[in-house]
Amino acid sequence: MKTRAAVAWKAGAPLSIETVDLEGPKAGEVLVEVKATGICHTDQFTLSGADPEGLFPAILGHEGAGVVVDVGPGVTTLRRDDHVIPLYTPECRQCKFCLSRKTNLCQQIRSTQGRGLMPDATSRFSLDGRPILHYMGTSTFSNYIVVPEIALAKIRPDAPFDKVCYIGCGVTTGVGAVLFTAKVEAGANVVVFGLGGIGLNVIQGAKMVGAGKIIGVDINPAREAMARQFGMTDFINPKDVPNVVDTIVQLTDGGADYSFECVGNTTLMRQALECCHKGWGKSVIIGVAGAGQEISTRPFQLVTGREWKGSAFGGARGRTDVPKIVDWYMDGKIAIDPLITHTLKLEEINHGFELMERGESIRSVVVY
Ligand code: NAD
Ligand code: DAO
Ligand code: ZN
Repeated sequence: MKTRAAVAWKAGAPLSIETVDLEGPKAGEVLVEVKATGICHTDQFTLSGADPEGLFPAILGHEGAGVVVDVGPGVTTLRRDDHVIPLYTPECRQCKFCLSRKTNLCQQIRSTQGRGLMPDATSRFSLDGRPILHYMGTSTFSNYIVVPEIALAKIRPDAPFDKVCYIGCGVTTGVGAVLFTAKVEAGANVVVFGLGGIGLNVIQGAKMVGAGKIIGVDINPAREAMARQFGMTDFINPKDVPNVVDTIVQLTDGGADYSFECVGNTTLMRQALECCHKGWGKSVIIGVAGAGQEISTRPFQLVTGREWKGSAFGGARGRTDVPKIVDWYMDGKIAIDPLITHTLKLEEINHGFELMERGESIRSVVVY
């Protein structure tokens, strides 16, 4: 079949709207009509060429929601008309990683997904006979996609696609990092570096668990109002204080119980660790740093009880946890609507990237 898609032909160039060929689902695969997709900082990171794993030509996008159109042989858990969210972190429930119960990083299809291919090591997308690669196993900048069954979360049918697509990455990454990775407890003091599409969701996760102080750090003063609406109690603009770490330590009577780096900046990662409380403070890295970058601190920071952790997709097990997060949204426990600042057509997708680069959007959503 044919599908409209925004193709990334090479790093650093705008996406190009094309009609591409899409092969149908093979064994264990599902054809999905994508109804809406968010544009995340990670798509921009890959398109810019800074992503060491970025491959071209490819169809980017990893924050979608849609409807099952057809299933391949052997698919048992999904059928036509089911509503789904594609998962860039699948959940096979059978591999060593899934069975360990210690991680959400299912490895069942990791090697082919990382090469932009389906599990049989081929691509379903092509144009004029030339293969176009998948991206993060999802490629939601295409109106129709083929995805392995283990990389689809079935969600309730009354959830609006143009809002819950955001649960495919940003919401789950932020809220999940608080609940599943850090396991923040009520009353704990939390610091969030970067108040964008991820950081604001960390803030609402912290509010949800009843955190004490929720301190936001951002160089964009326009982020303060929205962050306060989501539960931030204190705002620090690093440009206004002589030393961010000292300011946080003073505000929290010795340091944060938990901190989250939501920018991808290694200097901030160090500050996020060092503003944590001696003896127990835990710092979670969410931001993805550029190729070749490294983090550093004095080892004594760890010897004296601070912990450094990372979080991918909020530590969420997609097929199990994503439907629950959709329920939280539908039950009013978390908010999404105010974070979707722009709704665009596929033809306007490059404008969505510009809005993000200029810091003018939280999330732009493309509706097909
Ligand atoms: P975003 O662009 O929406 O937000 C980043 C925010 O950081 C902005 O508000 C910006 O003003 C602020 N900022 C930039 N430099 C700063 C500085 N020096 N000090 C303080 N604030 C600063 O990006 P996003 O969509 O929220 O993504 C954030 C990061 O998370 C990216 O690196 C992205 O790739 C990563 N990410 C990780 C995962 C994961 O699973 N670990 C998932 C999605 C995204
Ligand atoms: O299992 O080795 C692996 C890789 C898992 C990929 C997790 C990616 C999370 C961070 C990238 C940002 C996602 C938008
Ligand atoms: Zn697995």
